[in-house]
Amino acid sequence: MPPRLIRRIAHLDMDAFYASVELLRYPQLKGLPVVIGGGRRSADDALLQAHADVPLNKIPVADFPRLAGYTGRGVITTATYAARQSGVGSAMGLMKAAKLCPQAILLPVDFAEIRRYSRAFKDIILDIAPLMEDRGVDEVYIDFTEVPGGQRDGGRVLGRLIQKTIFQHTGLTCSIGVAPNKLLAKMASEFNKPNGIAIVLEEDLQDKIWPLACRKINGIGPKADEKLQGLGITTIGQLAQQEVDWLIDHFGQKTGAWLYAASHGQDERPIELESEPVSISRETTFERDLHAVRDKAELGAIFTRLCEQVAADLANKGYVGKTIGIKLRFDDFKSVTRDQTVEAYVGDAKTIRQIAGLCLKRVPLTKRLRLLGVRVASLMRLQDAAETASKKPLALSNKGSNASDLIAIEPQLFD
Ligand code: TTP
Ligand code: MG
Ligand code: MG
Repeated sequence: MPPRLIRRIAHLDMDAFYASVELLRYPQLKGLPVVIGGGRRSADDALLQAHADVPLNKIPVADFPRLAGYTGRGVITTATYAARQSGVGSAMGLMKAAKLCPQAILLPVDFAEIRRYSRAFKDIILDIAPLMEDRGVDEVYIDFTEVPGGQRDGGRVLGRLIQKTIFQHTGLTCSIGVAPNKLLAKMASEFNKPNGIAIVLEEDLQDKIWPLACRKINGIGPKADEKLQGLGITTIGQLAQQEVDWLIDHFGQKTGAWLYAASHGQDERPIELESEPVSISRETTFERDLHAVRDKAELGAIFTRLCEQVAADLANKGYVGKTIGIKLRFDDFKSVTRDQTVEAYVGDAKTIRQIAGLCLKRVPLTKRLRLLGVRVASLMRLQDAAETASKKPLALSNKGSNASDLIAIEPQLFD
């Protein structure tokens, strides 16, 4: 019989994610204090306008907007590790940060770019280790247990491979914690940030986990922490010393039992896999019933907006599709649907609008309408579609400098 495998769960978190994505665009800022935050300001547009004739990576460092003199109510979304050395970090007011680190460069968030890189690094992981749980924009859990290399050196070998592959394809670094469960893995991924790996084994509980503040347990928020402190408990080790009944008395059955288990490093939660959507749709019920002829202009505008929303949803989630459908509900509450499958995968609002328009023509529009919906099905991941279309591997050079090629392939495809 093969030996029983040890459960190895990894938590991977990107390093200074929003800031690192900006550094791909502006590699000349590498190693400098950079903070991301506030809204887009006139200074951001002025920078680009003043250098419209040079590539982004040639804009002189001296010309970037600085934190010094910032006035306003913006807060820091994240900061590069160089900036963190001056004591600035997430959630700090930009005015306060400007005092601590006036020379830091201040840049706005580009959410579209963030989402693209978020999808890209997760797709890279899925290629290597298929059991992945998406935990938001810059982090995932991964089940290493049965993946090749996932048991070697406590998971370090597979962790290194994933770090290396993400870096090669995107130019981004991340940190990984590997442990027997999600709870410990989440704590471990912070141990060696940035670009680090930390392994926590069952027997490491006392040395590596118990000295930490209770707040490091994902699930103990400021309120629970305050209550624990009021009871004289500041570290996880102190929490683990308490009787489970005592904890239940103070926190209730559920939380008390959970606190006890967590402080002993116990967590049975499974990895929840990403489920692939079957279709992406938007629909709207009108404020008053609309007539296809008399309210043509209004209906047309709503129809276009629905198509734009579906296209945006597809882009955000990283899909294209080739079955476009519509749904109508009439004033007598009867509904009809029509759809059409086209040859090429589509994702842009204009094409969706055209095909959906053809579907609409197939419905007799004599009654008034109360609802209109647009749906795209037969989905394919944008990246797979891109690969199929170009027949070229998406792999990039090893240098990291061409990192955005992976991403840049998307927009042109479906123009
Ligand atoms: P985090 O992973 O918490 O932080 P980080 O990736 O910037 O830095 P670290 O190396 O310590 O992991 O958050 C991921 C991104 O989410 C971050 O780059 C910006 C964004 N974010 C917010 O928008 N609001 C917040 O309050 C925090 C903490 C992060
Ligand atoms: Mg992060
Ligand atoms: Mg994170």
